[in-house]
Amino acid sequence: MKLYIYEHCPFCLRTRMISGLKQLDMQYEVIMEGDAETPTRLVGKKVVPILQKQDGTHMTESLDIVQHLDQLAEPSYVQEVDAPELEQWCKDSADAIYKLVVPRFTKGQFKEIATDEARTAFVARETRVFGDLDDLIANSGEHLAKINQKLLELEDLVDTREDVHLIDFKLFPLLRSLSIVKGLQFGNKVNRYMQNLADKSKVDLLFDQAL
Ligand SMILES: N[C@@H](CCC(=O)N[C@@H](CS)C(=O)NCC(=O)O)C(=O)O
Repeated sequence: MKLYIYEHCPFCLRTRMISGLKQLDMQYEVIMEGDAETPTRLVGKKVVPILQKQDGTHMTESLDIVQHLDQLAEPSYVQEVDAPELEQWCKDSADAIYKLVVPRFTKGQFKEIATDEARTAFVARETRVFGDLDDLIANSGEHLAKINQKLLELEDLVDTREDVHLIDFKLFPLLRSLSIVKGLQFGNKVNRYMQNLADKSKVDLLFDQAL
């Protein structure tokens, strides 16, 4: 099987998590930013992640891919366990998280933006959605304050988590994205949660390129 991804992409990370957790024999192909041809040829639109299944067909939608890969072998990770507080945390935090991480992603070291042309395409794509990205970085203060408060609230919510469930495929990719942001305080419990899931699912955190 093959996963087409961007390395920075939180939706792609969901699919990398399940593949790593289940130790699936997975090939990864990073699509370059600006390459519309490859995804369009595979699934008729410009989107990642894309899974190429064993039968050669393709599927999109990160949570559908997670569900599909989960049922291929035991143990199963995708039982719906009620986690309303964590669901709400993700909802309440998403806007500020994206405003912090997206401009920093465009300055990061990721394969999909390894060429000037690809990085320029990424900046153009995100500028269309978020406006001027340098302004967004310059005005990070308000969002940093909000997310520092949310990270504090998260300490007690992640403390009791042992097993991996569906909510972790939403929460962990947001936190991994936040690891590219300088000036955030990750408490001990959130840090432990992040390191544990990064290890278990064999994905990287981005602390070493925080800005
Ligand atoms: N609902 C989709 C969202 C995926 C998504 O938004 N992917 C972004 C990358 S982070 C994308 O493909 N953007 C279009 C582009 O690159 O032009 C999923 O969960 O898989």
